[in-house]
Amino acid sequence: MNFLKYWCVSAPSTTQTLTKQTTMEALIEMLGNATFENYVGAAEGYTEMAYQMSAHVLTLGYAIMLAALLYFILTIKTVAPKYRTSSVLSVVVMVSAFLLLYVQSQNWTSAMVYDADTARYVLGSGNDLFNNGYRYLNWLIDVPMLLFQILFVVTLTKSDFSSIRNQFWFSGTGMILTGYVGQYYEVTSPTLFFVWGFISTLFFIHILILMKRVINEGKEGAPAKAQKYLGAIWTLFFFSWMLYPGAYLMPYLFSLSADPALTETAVVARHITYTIADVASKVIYGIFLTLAAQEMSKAEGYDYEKMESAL
Ligand code: RET
Repeated sequence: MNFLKYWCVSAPSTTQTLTKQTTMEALIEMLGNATFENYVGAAEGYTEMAYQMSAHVLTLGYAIMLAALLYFILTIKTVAPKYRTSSVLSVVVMVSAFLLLYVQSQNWTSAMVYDADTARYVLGSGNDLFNNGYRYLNWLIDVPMLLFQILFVVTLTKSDFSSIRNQFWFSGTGMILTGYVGQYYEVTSPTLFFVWGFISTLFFIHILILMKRVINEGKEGAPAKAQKYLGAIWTLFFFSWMLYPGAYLMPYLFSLSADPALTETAVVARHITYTIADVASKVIYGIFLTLAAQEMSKAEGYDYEKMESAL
């Protein structure tokens, strides 16, 4: 059932003269701190194309995690034993991402129901509302893992391993927890949304600085081909991680004003952005680390291409 329609029918006659402002107030009263995907579902609903594209891109996300899980298991022996922890961490990331993205996808299809009267998918009643929180909890596991992972491939020349690891963990979890709180306010309180987002960004900047240092140190003394991969990892890391704050801001990127854009285009854009970011930051990043580790292994005399038992 379309919530707004329901509200309009059961509310007093003033609803006939609903202005944009009062519509918004009515929605906020119904949905509170729900994310903007629910507001779009309650106000206008989704066209077939917007609903299905979202469902498909969410499904693609977890399917890729399962496929990539096999890659990381099957290539583990192509790198020397000391680099294998990196592959093990990719396996952990794939399993957790697969499960949580699966739940995220189910959350979308159960929150929105088809309404034959309007030929739209609208926010259903009786089910959980849609929330991106599963993603954030997934990051809580995956972000520290992804950050630790590179420490098992590169050799730090100046920095201390455990100090970097602890700082990665501290800022990684700080960034996610503050962002998690902020996302609840994306419709109800833009101020709180931006304040929490800003605090989260401070942690993020710290992570970027640390990662740049780790990669620069890692390049020193690495074989030429591995250096190339490490350079590519920095570019990939930077752009793929930037997509997450982009997805957080999506309702405002589409409105470019102080009020969030409650449009299905912004919703679909957020789903697509998250999926691209997830594939790049978890899967492609893991593959590049495997390739870099293969080059380092070869330089140390462990050449999987010459070994029958590696594959
Ligand atoms: C938030 C809140 C708004 C500000 C910033 C954010 C950054 C999020 C990032 C998430 C990365 C997640 C990854 C997950 C992989 O599994 C929390 C959206 C800066 C960078 C890499």
